[in-house]
Amino acid sequence: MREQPVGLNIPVVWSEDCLRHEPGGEVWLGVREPGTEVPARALVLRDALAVRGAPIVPARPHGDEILRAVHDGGLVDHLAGVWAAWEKEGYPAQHGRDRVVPYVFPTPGMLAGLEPRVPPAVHGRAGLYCYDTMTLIGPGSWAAIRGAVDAALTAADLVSAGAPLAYALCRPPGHHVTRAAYGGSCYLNNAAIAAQALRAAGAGRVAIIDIDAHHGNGTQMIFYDRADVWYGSLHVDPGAGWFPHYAGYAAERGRGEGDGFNRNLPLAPGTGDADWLTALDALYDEARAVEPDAVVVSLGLDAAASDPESPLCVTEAGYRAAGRMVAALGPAVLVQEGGYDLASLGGLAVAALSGAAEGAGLRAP
Ligand code: SP5
Ligand code: ZN
Repeated sequence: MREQPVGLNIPVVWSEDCLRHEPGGEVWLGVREPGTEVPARALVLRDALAVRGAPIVPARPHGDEILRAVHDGGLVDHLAGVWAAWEKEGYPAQHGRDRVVPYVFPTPGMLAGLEPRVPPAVHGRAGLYCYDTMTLIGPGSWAAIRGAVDAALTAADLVSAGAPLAYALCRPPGHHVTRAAYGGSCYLNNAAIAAQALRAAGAGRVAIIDIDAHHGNGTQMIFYDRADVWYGSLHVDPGAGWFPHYAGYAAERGRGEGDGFNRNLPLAPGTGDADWLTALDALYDEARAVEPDAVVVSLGLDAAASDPESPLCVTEAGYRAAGRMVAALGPAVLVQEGGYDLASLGGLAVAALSGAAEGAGLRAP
């Protein structure tokens, strides 16, 4: 008998809508640049995994219950409606403003205790739930944002139903989004929503391991006061000049009931496989100590040496080892975050998922 070729046996949850978000660049330090969070990322990832035999599973539409448990309803409504308001006011047609980009941000320092208002003008309101100038909104953005949430929720359903692993090919990414503020090329926090869904389906404790090159400040703050969801992250040191600059430091350990349930391991620019995996090993031990019933992995592939958005130098072998480690923690939902070098993205994803298959005891290709 001929041996069947063994495929990568991890469901890849996919929403076609993810292609509809075209940020059309990012305004960085006052200048609009092409930007790297492009639709082609999703196609490259899907095709590389499909070629390795991974089943492509369509995202199933979900209601808003879990989404609105994680996020402020005002943020969700804002994202759903701001493009239509922007267009209605004529910013694209009359003023050449083809994307929503805020210019005033109501920081705590600006308001100094004033009651928060919702400005009637959409160009004023644009900064109400946003904290940077790099995270643009266009006509197809909301469909993609919501599609990414459905992908995360579908992957969480699969794991809650007994699958050892599921991968949500989320685009746009999510881990920079707090309860009520978006930024960092992210709009809704897909990984946090997956974690909340796992909890709702019966997991008593969830561990989130974030191996994106950047600190997942949004996920950290969503669960900062909670002991039921532990968050650990490996990322380039924000103090060395890297986004998100204001969070991701080792001293951030959680608050109140969540004290001790947050762990940051900032790494020096230039860190490669050996030190990255040593740090991941330490995260693994801490995550295991909380005895999670389920795991969410914020799978950013931008720690790779080839990536234009980070100075970390991880290889495919590093990602394969990381996949092996995190999947050994328990049933895991892998959620796509960053990763921007189109030439190497597919190989990195295949490496990470192959490692995860090994770690979960599935037959690896
Ligand atoms: C999900 C995720 O990985 N978000 C990362 C957002 C960080 N973006 C910072 C962009 C800074 C401007 N990019 C200039 C690239 C020059 N090589
Ligand atoms: Zn990143």
